[in-house]
Amino acid sequence: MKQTNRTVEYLLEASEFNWEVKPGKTISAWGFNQQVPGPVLKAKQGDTLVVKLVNNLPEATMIHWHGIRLQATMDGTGEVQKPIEPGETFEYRFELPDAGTFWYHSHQNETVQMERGMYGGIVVEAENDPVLDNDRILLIDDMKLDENNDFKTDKALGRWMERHDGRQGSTCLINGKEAQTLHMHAGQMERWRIVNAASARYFKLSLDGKPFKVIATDGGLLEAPRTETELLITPGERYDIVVGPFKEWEVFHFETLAYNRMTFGKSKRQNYATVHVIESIPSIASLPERLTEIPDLAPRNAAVNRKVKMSVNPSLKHGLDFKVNGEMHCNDEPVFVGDLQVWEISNTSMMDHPFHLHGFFFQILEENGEAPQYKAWKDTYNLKPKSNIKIAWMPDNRPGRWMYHCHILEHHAAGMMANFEVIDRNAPVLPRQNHFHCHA
Ligand SMILES: [Cu+2]
Repeated sequence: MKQTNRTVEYLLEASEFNWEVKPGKTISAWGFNQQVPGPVLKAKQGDTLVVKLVNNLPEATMIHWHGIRLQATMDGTGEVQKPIEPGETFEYRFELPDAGTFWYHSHQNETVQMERGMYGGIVVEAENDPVLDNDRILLIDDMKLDENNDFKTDKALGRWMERHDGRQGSTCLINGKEAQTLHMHAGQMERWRIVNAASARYFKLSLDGKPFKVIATDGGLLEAPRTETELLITPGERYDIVVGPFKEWEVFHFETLAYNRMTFGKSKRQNYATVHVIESIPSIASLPERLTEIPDLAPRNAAVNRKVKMSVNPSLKHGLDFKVNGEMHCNDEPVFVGDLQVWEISNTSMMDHPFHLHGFFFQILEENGEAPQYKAWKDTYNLKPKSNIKIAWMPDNRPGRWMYHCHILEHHAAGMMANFEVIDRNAPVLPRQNHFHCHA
């Protein structure tokens, strides 16, 4: 990591405000600096990011910095900090060791706070980033509103379905706006950093079948660009794509295709934005065939040292319980700094779940016994129904309380999560005592 010694400071004020998602359609949003999404936080690899959060909401909040390898105390979860009460201020401060597309979002009462707009993008630039003509961040979201454009509250059956499916609505947003038009110049190649900030929606990107190049994901650049015409982006995931060059006056859609994740509500093709290609201007873009090198963390046949089971089980009390290792809100065993982790994560349920690990990137060694198609650093990865993945990750020297969970917010809230501790064997202080009582 290059040391820049720069400090980049932002002030974020969380509050309730009116937000126009399209002309004549205004919602009562919760967000940062009176905008949905919150401001894009921009920095360079190696910078220190300082964010002062002022909470002017009617309830407590805190911010999680999704994908950033920071100190445990700055992770913004109830494991490591007290909720920031109304009227209080908290200063987050951490270094940015990795370049890429990250995001920040509330990690308190998330099914309400994130649904109402409490999220924003983070762009960390690197020296070796490919040169493109333009760089945009596109945050995908959807909101479930009633006929008065209030956030819809379901009755019994609807609530039960929302618990099962996750909350999905028909107000489809890119950067907080519905049905907007994006303009781009012909002859240009642009980097689009796409973040799925939705509660539960699986976004299967299509640009009317036009090919695009995938160049990066959660933990930064891929080794080489990959040409695709469709790309599944599950909640919490990021993908950076390069689009263009297009011809003058082309028009195409930025839309999601149907993806069946075995929910009650059936997914359908939906348009999020329309892209209008305007007059041609010269390009300075150059996309190399080789973007970076990703060293292998472990061989494919590395011995598994932990099993994690994600399951959905019938429950008398809730209808369904969402569990990790047979428990709701599991407390998993600790790991030690420097001990390579090889985890087998299985999804025994009949529906998809995006697995998210806080604070560390992992590599997929196998999915259902097969090697992955390409190497990547991930912090969120979709588990299809009745499937398993084998991942490797390294707990570097950032001891403390961490967690992993399903990134469908309603599943996380319903129990599909676990806490665990990263322990430094050489630390002078003994870790706090816990009951570790869940095993796959
Ligand atoms: Cu889930």
